[in-house]
Amino acid sequence: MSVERTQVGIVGAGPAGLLLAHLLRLSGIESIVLENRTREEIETTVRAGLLEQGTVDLLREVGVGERLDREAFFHGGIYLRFLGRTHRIDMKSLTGRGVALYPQQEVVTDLVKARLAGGGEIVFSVSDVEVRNQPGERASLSFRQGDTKRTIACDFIAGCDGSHGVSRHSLPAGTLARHDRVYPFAWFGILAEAAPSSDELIYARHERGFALVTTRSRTLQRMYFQCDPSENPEAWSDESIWAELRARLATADGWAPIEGRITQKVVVPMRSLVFEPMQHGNLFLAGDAAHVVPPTGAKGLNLAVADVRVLARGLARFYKSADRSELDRYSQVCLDRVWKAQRFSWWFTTLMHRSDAETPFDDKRQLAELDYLVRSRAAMTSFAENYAGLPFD
Ligand code: RFL
Ligand code: PHB
Repeated sequence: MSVERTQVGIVGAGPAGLLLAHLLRLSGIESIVLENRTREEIETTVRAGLLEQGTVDLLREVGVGERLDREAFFHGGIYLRFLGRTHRIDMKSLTGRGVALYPQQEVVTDLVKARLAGGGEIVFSVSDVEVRNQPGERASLSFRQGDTKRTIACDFIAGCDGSHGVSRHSLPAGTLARHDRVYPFAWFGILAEAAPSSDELIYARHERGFALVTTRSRTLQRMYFQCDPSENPEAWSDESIWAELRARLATADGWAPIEGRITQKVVVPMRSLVFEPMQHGNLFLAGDAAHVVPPTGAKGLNLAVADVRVLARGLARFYKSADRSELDRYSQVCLDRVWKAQRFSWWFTTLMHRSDAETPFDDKRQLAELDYLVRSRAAMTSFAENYAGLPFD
């Protein structure tokens, strides 16, 4: 077994790992990316859809925004629907910022293409990844690739392996504090072959629970509705799903979603989770490996992008001038944004969902808050700043 070496070993070819590798290459820093799934799997897994303004700007700036600019939908506002009425928050006029709808698997596809075109390595279908990061020892990654076992000595390791990855577990017990909240509800997500039902996203609060209308393309739509975490998606017929969506999205003037064949049904659990600090020795955690948000605020992928932007900058400074100060501040800088995104995601989630634990008091308070939100320019501006994404530091 030979020992190879690289500057930065990256575990996980999700948005965090792939974008980090790309940013490092632009600074002349060498890396290797290890991924336990196949290229086809990572390029076809359906997850996020919404990119903040800052994420879009960064992807463009670093040369991976060309297809996004051609294919994404750019939205300047969102609709909030409650008590059968629809209210628009015009983010663009309130903050000058908007969002883009561009599927996560397309971001991943564009980043894989850029990585391979630049001669960079992604090792797909690895197994048994072991992260070593002992004080006083050279950091390293060991893994199995088919029948071959490889060990790679690294100056630094980036744990970008998502919420179920191994990197976090390589840290000595007691190093990380865990802060979490599990919600008593989940999202039932569908993909449907249909034309878009709306020109912008609709977030609906209804007595039967939350619903969201979002999009993927001119012919494929994504919709979600609040459900029980133990719900079995296969127990729902297409007609029962459309009936539920019609009920929750109904308006006084008869709005209904455009229906079509449902090609995917999933139940997505909801939680808020932060591990801190996000670094230990020469290991840095980024994206879902360090924090998870409920999808209501659409912040998960965007936080992953913000993390690796900070990490790439710190590594570039280290290799340019042997100055570790930005790397040492990595966790602190990232957590500042992470906790603001956690606050927003928690607030928007609890505002829009119904729970059995709620009393009529909670119900009235939620409706009063929604009414305030859509009538106060100050409240709408605050919402828009957070939703379209707080500026990068
Ligand atoms: P990922 O995408 O989970 O990538 C981690 C990668 O690491 C691999 N891996 C390993 N590789 C090697 N060895 C191991 N031992 C490994 N263990 C794991 C995995 O196979 C995977 O390829 O994490 P990353 O890069 O941090 O990106 C985070 C985002 O994926 C996530 O936050 C978003 O999908 C969250 N999210 C949303 N975020 C947004 O910003 N906007 C949205 O609109 C949005 N909508 C969503 C969402 C998440 C959802 N689900 C399914 C949880 C909607 C949904 C329904
Ligand atoms: C999505 O398009 O999947 C999406 C959009 C907005 C959210 C969550 C998910 O808040």
